[in-house]
Parts: sequence; structure tokens; C-alpha cells
Amino acid sequence: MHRYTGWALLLLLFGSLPITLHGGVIFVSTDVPQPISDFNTTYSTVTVPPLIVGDVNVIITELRHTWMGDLHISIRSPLGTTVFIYGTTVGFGPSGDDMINTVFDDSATLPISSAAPPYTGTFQPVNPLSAFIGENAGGLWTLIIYDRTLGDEGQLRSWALDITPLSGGGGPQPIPEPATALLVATGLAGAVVVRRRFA
Ligand SMILES: [Ca+2]
Ligand SMILES: [Ca+2]
Repeated sequence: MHRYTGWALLLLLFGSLPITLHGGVIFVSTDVPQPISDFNTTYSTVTVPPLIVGDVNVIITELRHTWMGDLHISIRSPLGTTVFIYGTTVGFGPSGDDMINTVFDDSATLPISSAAPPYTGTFQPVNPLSAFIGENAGGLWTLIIYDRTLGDEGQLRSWALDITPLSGGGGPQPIPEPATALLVATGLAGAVVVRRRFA
């Protein structure tokens, strides 16, 4: 299956509706595509209903850019907590293109800094997403992308949040990282959704 087919199906079927997969809920951006241009900041939001955060993963499904080292990427919660997840201030950064099916997950084995464009896979963000645990997720979450260098530009095409609610009164629930990674890597999300819908 083509690597984007799953997400395309998922978007087609559900638009901005949340989708539950193994305890984590996926919230897909609907205000994309958006341009990424030199010395500008791109903002894209996802609306999440009220729930207490047990775990957050950020999924950048498709970001096109001809010099990824230009970019600084952060995610901001409705309460204003902001976590820097991608980028370097050292030199020009990686010259490679694009970020495709990239999952930022504290539970990943490898840091994003150890990977190269297009960063397909699951990686630890620069700073931990655990900063959001315990917050009320209700409201607008904002992906913030700053292009810090002249000459190469791009476009944010799709991204999503994978939020696992904190179980009632207990600690964080088991985290469905392997499932998320597999779905993103294989493009099976659409197939799973179809099966759930018509089961
Ligand atoms: Ca996680
Ligand atoms: Ca640039």
C-alpha cells in the first residue's frame, strides 16, 4: 500500500473527528496545507475535547521542506505549555528534505537528533512531551514551525496528535506506541478504521 494511503483514507472518512486506537486518540489537523517560508512562523491547530493528558505523541505525517535544518518545531497546549520537539541552533542543520511519517514519542529509543531527513519512524523529541501530563487537553493545540534561514522553504501538509487520557484517578495508562508506529509506518490506519467502522 502506498505510504500515504492510510492517512488519506483516514482523513477522507473522518475529517477532524477523533479516532480511538488502543486507548490513544488521534486528532488530525484540518487547517493544512500551510506554507513554511523564510524567517516566518507557521501555526497549525488541532482542537481536542476536555480530557486529562496521560501521554501525548506528535505525528508529522507530511512536511515538505528542502533544507530541514532551517526548521524549529514546537507544540503548544491549550494551557500554553510549549515543548520544543525538533531543531538545532548549531550551524545550518541537516540539509536533507522533508519529514514524512515521523512520530515524536518520549518512549522511543532514538533521539530525533540521531536521525536524518525524512525522519520516517518514531523518535524522542528534543524536549520531553511528558511536560503535558496531567493537563486538561481541552482546546486548541498549536504546532509552531519557525524557518530560521534564507533560501529553502516548504509546506506543512498534515500532522496529528495522539493523546492517551489519564485513567480515572490512576497513573498514565499503558502507551500504545508500537501500534501507532506500525500504523504510521505501514499506512494501515485506514484499513483499521474501515474495519472498525464496518465491523
Ligand atoms: Ca508517548
Ligand atoms: Ca528557509
